[in-house]
Amino acid sequence: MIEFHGQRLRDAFHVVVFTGAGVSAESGIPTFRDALTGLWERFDPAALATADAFRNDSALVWGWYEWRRSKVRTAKPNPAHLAIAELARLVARLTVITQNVDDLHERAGCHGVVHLHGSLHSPRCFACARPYEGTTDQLNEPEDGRRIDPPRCRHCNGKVRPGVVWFGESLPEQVWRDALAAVKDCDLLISVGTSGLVQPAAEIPRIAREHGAVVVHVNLQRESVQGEREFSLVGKAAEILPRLLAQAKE
Ligand code: BV8
Ligand code: ZN
Repeated sequence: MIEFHGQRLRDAFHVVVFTGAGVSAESGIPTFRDALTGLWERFDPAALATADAFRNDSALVWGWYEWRRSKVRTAKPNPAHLAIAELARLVARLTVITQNVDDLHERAGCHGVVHLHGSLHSPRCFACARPYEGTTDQLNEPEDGRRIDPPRCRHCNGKVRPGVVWFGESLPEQVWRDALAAVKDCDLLISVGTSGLVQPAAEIPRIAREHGAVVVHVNLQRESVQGEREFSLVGKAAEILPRLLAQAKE
């Protein structure tokens, strides 16, 4: 079976790097499935990451996101994030589309990252949707499992919510349109660290393949691939992405 060689990155006109929680795993950010450690483990993430959960117990949900944000704040971009940022400076055109709500791609030096599921760093009012400019940095570090009352909107006194896309909420229209445009235009898509469970993001590799792109999966598990234009590279993103970058520089 032929292996994908990073040299093909140099020949690409437009590379899309599509990432899931696996790209941040080696920065110590638990993947969504593992995000419920400790006291959170009695909750199902898909149940906690919903507007209903926030309505029912906003302090519990806000506390979970503040705990996750505190983990992101102390985390560092790992070699996978850094390799992707360097690739962006090497290939003709590169678009990063992420399912992650952390800012590690940006902190690694990527610009114009398409956040399909929003971000931990753009809280907004649950009632009037205005962005929340106040500081949400806690006086003391949120601990695992601690409930924290969300701040209030200074315009309407509504509760502030995380700026993420919850299950049952539509992805921001323009964001999804931008993602689809890049995926349909690219000639090479690298999917990194995603289990492909969440819709509609999970459609992205198939859409790229249907538009003629070469698709490369980077994951700890082997992915089933079709034909000679799809590849599965098995291993850690923080090892495989730097290797692809080195091959592209040869
Ligand atoms: C929508 C933000 C229209 C929040 C997230 C069909 C059936 C049932 C339900 C649905 C359906 N179609 C749509 C739905 C509803 C739902 C859905 O998909 N449900 C799933 C559970 C079936 N989808 C939605 O609701 C979406 N909206 O469809 O709008 C609509 C409108 C109204 C009503 C209905 C529909 C919105 C989905 C957005 C949800 N928000 N994040 C937050 O973060 O709290 S998704 C969240 O989970 C993450 O962002 C991530 O995208 C996703 C999965 O997380 P993980 O599992 O942690 O990460 P990942 O999947 O990436 O897995 C980790 C992978 O990394 C693994 O493969 C692992 O092997 C690998 N890995 C680990 N370490 C490494 C590694 N790889 C390489 N190196 C390593 N070191
Ligand atoms: Zn408001």
